[in-house]
Amino acid sequence: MDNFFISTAISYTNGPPHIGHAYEVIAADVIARFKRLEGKNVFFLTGTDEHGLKVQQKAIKLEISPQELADQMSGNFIEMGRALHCSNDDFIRTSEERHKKAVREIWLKMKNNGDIYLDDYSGWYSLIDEAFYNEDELIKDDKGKFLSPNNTPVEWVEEQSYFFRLSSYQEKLLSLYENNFIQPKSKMNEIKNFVEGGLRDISISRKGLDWGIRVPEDDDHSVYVWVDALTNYISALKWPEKSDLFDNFWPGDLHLIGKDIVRFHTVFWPAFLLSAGLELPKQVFSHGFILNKGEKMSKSLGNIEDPMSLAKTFGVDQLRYFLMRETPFGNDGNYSDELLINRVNADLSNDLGNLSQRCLTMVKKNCDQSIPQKNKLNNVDQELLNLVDRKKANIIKLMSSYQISSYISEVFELVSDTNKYFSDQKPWDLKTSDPARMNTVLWISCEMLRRIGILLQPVIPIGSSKLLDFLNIDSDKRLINFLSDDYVLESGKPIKDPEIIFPKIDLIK
Ligand code: ME8
Repeated sequence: MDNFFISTAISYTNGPPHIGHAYEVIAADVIARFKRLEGKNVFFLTGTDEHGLKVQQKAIKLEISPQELADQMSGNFIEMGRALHCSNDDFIRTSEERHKKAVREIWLKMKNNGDIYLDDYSGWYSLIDEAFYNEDELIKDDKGKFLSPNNTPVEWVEEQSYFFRLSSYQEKLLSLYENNFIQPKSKMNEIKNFVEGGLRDISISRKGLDWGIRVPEDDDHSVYVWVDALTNYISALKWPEKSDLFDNFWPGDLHLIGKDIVRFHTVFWPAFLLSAGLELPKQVFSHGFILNKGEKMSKSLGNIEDPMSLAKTFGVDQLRYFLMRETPFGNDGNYSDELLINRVNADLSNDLGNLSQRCLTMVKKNCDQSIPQKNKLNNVDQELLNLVDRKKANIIKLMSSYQISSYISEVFELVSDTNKYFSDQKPWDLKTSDPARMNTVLWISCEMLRRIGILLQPVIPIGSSKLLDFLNIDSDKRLINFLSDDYVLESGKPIKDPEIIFPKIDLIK
């Protein structure tokens, strides 16, 4: 069986999920669902990153324990995934014993390989990024204070620390970047330049951090959060145990992450794995950020969008569709209620919703609520069906290179073409003048809806299931393989009572 392992980043538990988290897990879900439609055996992983000073400090502020905070927040993330119909196969929490065991083991492997040593550390640390920076990477704010390259505050830290010999991995990392390890390409160039500039060893432990995994054989130190967090990708596969899960799914096919954490995934993580003698993941894809009307979302600006309430207000498919369709995957995108409403009303309510409602209502009323008889096809009919065959390879290729928005836009071209066909052929006029032809036009339109429904399942799983249910398509015949002419609709098969799938959203909430 063809296996496919896809993971998202694991989210910090110092706050509830926001729309950026929703964006990432929805995108991963779309890819996972598509791979399943291709017949692959998919393992889709997400989870929470629960250790570190950031979580500890937040817990102190709330006067609860870090574990209590992590329990609450990871509960929120699990709930968000369910509410958004994400089909993850596992949810890893870094406070779980299965994970801690793997972190201790990877540490020991790196140590036994001679890559970990104790020394004194002094340098700049950003708590928000949980990252150390060289002084030449920092920027100054208008008061002359240093900030990290992500504009977050940094503090000077001096302490004893364990170091990882990152400097030994420059050559190996550079050769890794020769392939398509990092996507999009612009990110690959950025990382390549960084590594070419020379790598320094990195501090991988914190002294006196209570809320973390203890360094094996040295209780005074906790493992640096990024060594801890990155290991989730294999701890969830039961490593270091020998298991079918690990054998089948490692090396992973895709780590899907946001643009702010690419360095950790493409420099640190491969170096840790090389040091531990493990295989490297095949690809890291960096997606853009969702901005709120052009501005970065932050608590201080009070502009954080809650994905659960958006899904409640506008609908799950509607939110998924908007996020995946609006912005080319890899670029930054914008959220606003107006943008969502306009996009959903135009594409889902008008184009797709009306087509299915008009067509299926006619079938219900005029064809005994069954798939109509297909009579002789003319050139126009045949051309419309051929369109899917012609476009199929390209549509699949778009999703294989994670161009999700272009994939959707290509499928919606089929919706437009079918709408045009329906309006041009005027089946309502044929009802009296040529009922046999009306049947054929309705059959072609239903068959196009079947194909469109199959292709849209990864993006709008609820609406497309409804559409395929109306058409009475067997649940095991909804895979990409069934797009071909060999599986066209069977005339005479009863259809279900159609209903409006995507009601128009009022502009005023
Ligand atoms: O970075 N738009 O956790 P996190 C899109 N724990 N994506 C966004 C976003 C936005 N506005 N804001 C954040 C961490 N993200 C670490 C990861 S992985 C081993 C450890 C993305 O909760 C962000 O880029 O800050 C990351 O991929 C994910 O959400 C979790 O972010």
